Amino acid sequence: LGQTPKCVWFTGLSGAGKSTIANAVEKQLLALGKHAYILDGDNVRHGLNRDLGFTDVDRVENIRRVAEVAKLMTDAGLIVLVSFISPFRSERQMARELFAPGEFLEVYVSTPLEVAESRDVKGLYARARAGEIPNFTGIDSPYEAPESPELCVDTVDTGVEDVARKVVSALRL
Ligand code: GGZ
Repeated sequence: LGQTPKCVWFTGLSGAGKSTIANAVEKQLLALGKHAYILDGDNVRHGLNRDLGFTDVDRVENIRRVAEVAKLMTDAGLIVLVSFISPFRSERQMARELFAPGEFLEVYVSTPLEVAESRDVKGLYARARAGEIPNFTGIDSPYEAPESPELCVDTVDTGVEDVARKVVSALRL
């Protein structure tokens, strides 16, 4: 296959830019002839994890299953780009432990709540503030920032393509 399997684990608030960055990374990897696959809410929460919501217990199970799927994908030789809020340190640690040293890269998309909320691309923060979405991360559900991620990026003062280049470079392919 000519590529080293990797798991790139993006974590950050809703609206932080995880999916946008993951998409840009996927394109840059493709241009390098590397085969990557994105796991995110769009392709997992509507299928495999359709039985799960946003309570703490359901988020833990969401991340556990996603980590196991990511592991299957690296076993198959892929570079997997995992893009979930993944708010709890313990579940991200559990995910990390499934992989060989050097295979797992935690990328903290550190866009502050104020910025994500002011963008409010999907209007979810406004609805959460209005009490229409309970357990919303950053409002009434916790987000535990990583203490020692392999990479910390944000899209506030760096463009998406530059951020993606940093991620690709950190992969040391
Ligand atoms: C946070 C929620 C919630 C609640 C729906 N809290 O910006 P989005 O819309 O597209 O991404 C968010 C996504 C978060 O799902 P994850 O699977 O990444 O979360 S976790 O890792 O914590 O399991 C948001 C939408 O789902 N969404 N309700 N209550 N985000």
